[in-house]
Amino acid sequence: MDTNLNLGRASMEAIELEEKYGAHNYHPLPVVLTRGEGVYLWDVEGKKYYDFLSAYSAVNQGHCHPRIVGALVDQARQLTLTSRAFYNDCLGKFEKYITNYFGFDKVLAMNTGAEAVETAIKLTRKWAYMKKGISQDQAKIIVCENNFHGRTTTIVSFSNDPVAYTNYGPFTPGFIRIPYNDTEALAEALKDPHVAGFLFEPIQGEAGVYVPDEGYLSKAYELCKNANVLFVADEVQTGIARTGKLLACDHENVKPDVLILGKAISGGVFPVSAVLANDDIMLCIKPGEHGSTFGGNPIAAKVATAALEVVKEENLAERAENLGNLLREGLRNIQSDMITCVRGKGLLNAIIIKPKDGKEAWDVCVKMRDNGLLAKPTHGDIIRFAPPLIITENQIKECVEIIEKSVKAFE
Ligand code: IF1
Repeated sequence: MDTNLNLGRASMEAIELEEKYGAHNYHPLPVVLTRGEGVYLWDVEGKKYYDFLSAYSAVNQGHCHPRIVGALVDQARQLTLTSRAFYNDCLGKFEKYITNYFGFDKVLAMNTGAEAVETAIKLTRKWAYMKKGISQDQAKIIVCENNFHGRTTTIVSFSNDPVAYTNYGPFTPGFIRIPYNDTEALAEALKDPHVAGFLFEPIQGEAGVYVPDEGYLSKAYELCKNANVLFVADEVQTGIARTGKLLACDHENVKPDVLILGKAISGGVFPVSAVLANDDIMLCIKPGEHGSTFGGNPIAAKVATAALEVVKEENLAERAENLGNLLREGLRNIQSDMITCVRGKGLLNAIIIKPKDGKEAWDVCVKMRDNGLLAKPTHGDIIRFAPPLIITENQIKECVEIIEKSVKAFE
């Protein structure tokens, strides 16, 4: 456990409880939050922060958005869960709304991003056997180096991050890993007649906000179409307006065969995820062949509907596009040899920190915390900057000043 955190007593008490009674499966930044509103968070000592992580892009609409919380509270008072053993008056309306919203025939609602990725993997395999004619148990799915699609045993089976997979074997077979942003490698892998799908992130988030070359998505789409392979887009982190378009795939006008959504689909208010596809794919799953107790429950249906309405009514994609440009311009103007790279799309951004006198990205994040802005490093030297999309120009400018002041503290 971190020592000499110089935190208030209430913070230390909360941290000590987690240390004693909770699994040690995270190493959080030392701050204990108790309230969120819009772009702001408050800790238990009453200190106010800008949220520059948005719960990893789940809070695109801002913390505790009144419309979304209202939908949660109203439905929670009426009917929370029926399971799918029976119908209810919320799911069908949500299914109609979200399929029209994204332009697909059907949706399969789940709860977490990983569950939606697993659903997409099962759906792709089903389609391979029932429609493409691949022989039983021979279906393969192409994935990319440095992928992050969740933490289930099957998903970490195709990870190349030892932290994600070590001591979790034996692993699920049937995955081919190729370099990201490399259409020649994809073309080569697609020569295998057993390939059923290509599962990818339009921008690799956890890997450090890797934005592929212009044209990568459309070329990859074309190669998959020509090989009769499903184009399976994991937009759990890049979707819901985060990168300046409703979907990151929209930047190249490619429409996935299978679309995976999570996180901000519910504005961070309730666990909701979804897989969307057209009938020729989605109807490969027959009654009883997949599902989950909470998948598509009445609260999830109402919360996600409200969260998606907010995205459109508050023009969050356009905001992300414009404010992302402002943020990257401000970050690139910071004169510091600790910042070696600024990259991103819309309001999904990252900087790379070169260690200086033993101080690294973690220390910069602790300093930003002291200066009133919360962010967290990934892979040691990368700091992700992903504020809620409702942030204003003036707030972006103030946050750039906080980031500059924090980095310069190590000069
Ligand atoms: C943690 C990372 C981000 C995702 C993509 C599926 C999922 C995620 C592209 C699974 C989830 C979360 C998981 C969360 C932290 C966060 C994360 F650092 F872990 F990798 F965002 F980059 N596809 N990402 O990014 O969705 O099951 O979590 O709902 O595990 O700490 P989930």
